[in-house]
Amino acid sequence: MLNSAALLSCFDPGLGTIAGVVPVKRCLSDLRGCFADATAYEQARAAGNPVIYTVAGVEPGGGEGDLHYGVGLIRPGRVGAEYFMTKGHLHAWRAAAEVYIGLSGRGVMLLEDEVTGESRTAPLEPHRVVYVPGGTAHRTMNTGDAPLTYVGIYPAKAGHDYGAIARNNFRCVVVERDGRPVMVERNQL
Ligand code: S6P
Ligand code: ZN
Repeated sequence: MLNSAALLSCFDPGLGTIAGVVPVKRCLSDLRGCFADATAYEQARAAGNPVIYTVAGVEPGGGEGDLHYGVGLIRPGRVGAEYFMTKGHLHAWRAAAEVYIGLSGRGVMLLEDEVTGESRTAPLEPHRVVYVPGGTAHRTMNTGDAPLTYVGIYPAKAGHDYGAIARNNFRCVVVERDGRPVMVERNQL
């Protein structure tokens, strides 16, 4: 029998929190290797180790048909021209898709097909739903001036594979050019 906390949660779309859930915090030091501009990253690290994003996860069960979800908050900011971002991952169970729903702020998701390497971006903001197909590496960036918050809903058995990203990274990065987010090849930055 599910307890009531598993059936119902109360989130704050502005703060990116869920009542009673302790969020995971990711700091700049956790993002070593994610930014293409290594010099800008080291300069930013020398200046401090701010929290870049938090994720409050709800994981009611691990059964075949169960769902997990999390509310994320990414702070605004950049390392060089690259926006503050999540580490990014594939799902360990590659077939697992995910739905992201923008709550507040303005952001972009970088989606990369693991097999073809095809990359694309999708806006993540209020009134937008981004469907992340299975087999797709996904990373989220805050491209605005305020915190970006969102909900991500995924199969309980999806799991996270951060290893593939740590080894190969994403082919593309999203940078600020003339005040707008632009996707460019990592090796052409
Ligand atoms: C989980 C889902 C999100 C991310 C969150 C942080 O499948 O995609 O809850 O965990 O956006 O990103 P990351 O890459 O650090 O897990
Ligand atoms: Zn995911």
